[in-house]
Formats: sequence, C-alpha cells, structure tokens
Amino acid sequence: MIERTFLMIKPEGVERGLIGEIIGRFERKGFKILALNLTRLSREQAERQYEEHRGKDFFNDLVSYISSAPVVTFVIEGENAIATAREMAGATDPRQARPGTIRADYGIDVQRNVIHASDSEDSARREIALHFGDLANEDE
Ligand code: D4T
Repeated sequence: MIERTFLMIKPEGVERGLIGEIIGRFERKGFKILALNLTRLSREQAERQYEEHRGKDFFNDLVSYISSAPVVTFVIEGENAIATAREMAGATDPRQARPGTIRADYGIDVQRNVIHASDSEDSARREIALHFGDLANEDE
C-alpha cells in the first residue's frame, strides 16, 4: 500500500551534519520526498509531537531536547512507507538497533537517537498534520 509517513532528524543529527546522509537513504530506497523543513520546534509543538509520552519520567527532558535547536522535518511517500521507515530507523536504543540502521550507525543514546519515524498510520496522519497541515490527507 502506498503510504505517507512523518520523519524528523533530531537536533544532534542536524548539528553533526547528517542531514544529507539520512535523507539520502530514503531517496535511494525509492521514497518520494513530499515536504521538507529545517525548523526549530516551539516547546508547545514538541509537547504535541510527544503527547503520548506526557507523564513519563523522560518527557520533560525529551521536550527540552527536541526544542533546543533546529530539526529537519520531512514527509515521504511510497510503498509500505510507515513500517519501512521504522525499520530503516532501527530500535529506539541505538545499542540495540540492528547494524545498518540509522540509529545503529549514528545514534548516541536513547535520547540522542538521530531520527524519529511515525509508528502507525494514526501517528503518521496526526504528525503530518501537526507539522505540515493539509499533506496529512492522501488525496491532496
Ligand atoms: P520516536 O518516537 O522518536 O521515533 O521513538 P520510538 O518510537 O522508537 O521510541 P518511543 O516512542 O519509545 O520513545 C519516543 C522518544 O522518546 C525518547 N526517549 C525514549 C527518551 O528520551 N528517553 C527514554 O528513556 C525513552 C524510552 C526517544 C524516542
């Protein structure tokens, strides 16, 4: 099924000059880049992005980190995009991520794990709408 998903290169990925490397992987895999933005998230946007984690012990740290410096947000489209992007990202903890995944190759720790990828159709729709508005609707 052709899907759209939301991806974000986290602050340390941008700072370390990994934008081209990471976006290139999705391009070479055959995904179409539908939207792309270098932006600094407000605290409110970061809280909404990570809404499902509100109340967890790492929530405040995570929100401060994500809104501390620019991120690259982007939307890709292609066959099975949601699950494939999650596989390409790798496990949340880079130490447990499979070799060859983005987090295994570049992640530092569970917070500085380089990339975010939506984890379901619902999350993808919600997160695309949050960052790119109308693009969440596949008919657009
Ligand atoms: P994202 O949502 O960034 O693609 O990550 P995952 O889907 O792989 O992981 P998650 O939802 O469990 O965690 C969301 C986000 O929180 C950060 N995090 C996580 C953190 O800073 N400290 C922690 O202890 C955990 C578990 C990393 C990803």
